[in-house]
Amino acid sequence: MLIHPEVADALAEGRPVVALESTIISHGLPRPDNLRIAREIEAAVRAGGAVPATIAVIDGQARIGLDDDALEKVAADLGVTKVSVRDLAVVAAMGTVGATTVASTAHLAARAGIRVFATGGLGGVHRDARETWDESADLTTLSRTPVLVVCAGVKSILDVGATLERLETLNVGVLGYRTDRFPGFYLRDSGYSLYWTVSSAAEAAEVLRAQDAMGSAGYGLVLANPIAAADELDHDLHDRVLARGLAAADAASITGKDVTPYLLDFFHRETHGASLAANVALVLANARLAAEVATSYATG
Ligand code: PSU
Ligand code: MN
Repeated sequence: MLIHPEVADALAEGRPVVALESTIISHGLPRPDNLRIAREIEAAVRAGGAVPATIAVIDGQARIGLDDDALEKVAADLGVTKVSVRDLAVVAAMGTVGATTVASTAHLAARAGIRVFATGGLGGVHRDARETWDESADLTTLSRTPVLVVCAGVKSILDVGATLERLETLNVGVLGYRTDRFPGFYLRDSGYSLYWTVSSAAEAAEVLRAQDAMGSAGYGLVLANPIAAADELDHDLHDRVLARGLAAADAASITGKDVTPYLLDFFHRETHGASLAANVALVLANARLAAEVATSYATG
């Protein structure tokens, strides 16, 4: 594992660091915008007073914090594989390039001693999970990984209710940021309510600290930050594209780890950039909020 010197220094001095995933760059956002957006996400973390640590596997080595060459590789290289926790050792042994999901990013962040992580949307239980058993390893990994993930909820491509039930079973706390509604990624409200609400980054950091006292720090936390009202996707457009995307994935017999990237790409194409604009806005907001939480956690 290679920790970028800037990240290593910050960790050694107890300064705030925010982990960032790389699958969102390689498989979640369209080229060539993805590289510029990846840099903007890092800049948003810096603007919030923390050091960004984008995580990926480069030529078989886990990297915590990427230099510009590595970031470019992840963004531009068509051969980059999407890597979950179970794939980490395989790409390491093969010496190839892997972009890390929420699961594998959280796993490596925790190994490096990073407690706060920002992303767009969490993986979850797919709508046809009763037949396919398709549930993201993001959920089971969070049940044994001490990180707080700032995200805009989950996309409605998933079974949102089932995802929330699984998070409960897996002992992963879910905090709404200034809301008691679970966000639906492109939409502020997924239609599901939340039990816990925090009203500031400091309150979220306090929960993180209290986990240590309760001996529950081995479990992940989700800080659910709804997209700003001005950036929300039009509800009718959202519902139309969702229905067509699910039908298209089914007709094309997409399975396994290809399902999520297929649906994300379908949304970006079919909304002619509207979903991409929303996606960028919410990721940047999550990066800023995560930096505030990491800052409060480091100074508290
Ligand atoms: N959801 C999004 N955008 C994303 C992802 C999920 O709205 O980019 C990515 C994340 O990297 C997440 C992964 O960890 O997809 C989940 O994939 P799967 O469903 O195959 O576990
Ligand atoms: Mn899956």
